[in-house]
Amino acid sequence: MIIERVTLRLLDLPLVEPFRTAHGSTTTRQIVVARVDTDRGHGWGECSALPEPTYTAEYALGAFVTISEHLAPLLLAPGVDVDGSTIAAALSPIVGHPMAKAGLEMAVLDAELRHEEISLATHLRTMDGGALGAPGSAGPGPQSVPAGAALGLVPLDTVGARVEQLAAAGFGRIKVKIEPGADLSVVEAARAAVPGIDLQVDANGSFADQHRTLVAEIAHAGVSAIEQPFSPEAVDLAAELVATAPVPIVADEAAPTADHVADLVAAGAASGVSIKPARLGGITAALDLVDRCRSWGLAATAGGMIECGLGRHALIALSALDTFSITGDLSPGGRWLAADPWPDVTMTNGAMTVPRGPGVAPEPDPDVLDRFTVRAVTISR
Ligand code: OSB
Ligand code: MG
Repeated sequence: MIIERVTLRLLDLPLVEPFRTAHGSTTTRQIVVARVDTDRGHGWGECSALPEPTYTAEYALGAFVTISEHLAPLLLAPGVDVDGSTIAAALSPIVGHPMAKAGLEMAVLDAELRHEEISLATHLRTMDGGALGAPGSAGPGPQSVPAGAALGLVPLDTVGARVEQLAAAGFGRIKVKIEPGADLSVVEAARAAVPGIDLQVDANGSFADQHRTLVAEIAHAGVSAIEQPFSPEAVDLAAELVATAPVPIVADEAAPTADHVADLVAAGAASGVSIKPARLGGITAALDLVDRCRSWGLAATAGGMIECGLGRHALIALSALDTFSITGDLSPGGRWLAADPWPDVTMTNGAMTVPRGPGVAPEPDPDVLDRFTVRAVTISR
């Protein structure tokens, strides 16, 4: 496809509640979306970089500048012709910035799939070896996947009520944020509130050497997975826990690329991984990690980034692949966002419907898009 124009918007979307983790608190969701206009129609992509560079080095405004000044011009240069499978190579002169690149990849892939009238879910099944019947996910795939919600750090005396509320909304799995001081007590409060719930915890790397016994206790407190208990550098601590814990120890911050995950697997320092297409550099990179997880026998979960409806559509399509044995952050965008230009994904009876429309997601509402745009730029060929 020939890209004729890239239109970038920095949105500032209100949250239904602050998202608090061991990295800090997010109170509004700045997020970048890109529209590409091509010789075969247009497409939309989400760059899921957070408002602040606390979880990864990228952040929304920085990504806006990186895309407009450095990445989009590569696609608009004379003679450049890309599609969803070749765009990563076209963007490779720029070092790093996986989330910025993922946003453009999604936009180009959306344009391509809309033109071919194929859904992302179907495209992913085909790319994942489905067309040849092996080794991946042949056939149309599931209609729905189990829903999962995340709960940020909230006051201890409200944990029980919040978990009950999410369970009542249909979520069978809840991932509760923890950190030193809000640790075993949070797990016990959540467990007591809804004994039958699939309970996971995510420490965002906040525990250290002195918390080894505590983290081991949490692993035996009725949780089904522990996400990133220690800092990504603490490989030995992670390996010790993997060797003794009865549940998967899931790498998130420690998994910026598939090669990092390979190193963790070799060191015995992960028994699961949170696959975040945005953070890995896009859907193609996520598919590569899916494939490698199978060969390692590593458990996988689909990781959320408080996406808007656009990114949530992509995440749910990805999560329908066979590899994802640990229920992921699969909630509607409206779990976190009080306003969203995109139509939301659908949740029914505790499950997310796998999107089957052409492309990644339906069109955004142009009025809502305009209302929450705080910066915009168009770059043309
Ligand atoms: O640590 O998994 C994380 C969101 C943004 C950045 C990091 C993380 C998260 C989540 C996902 O916990 C929450 C969601 O998208 O529902
Ligand atoms: Mg995490």
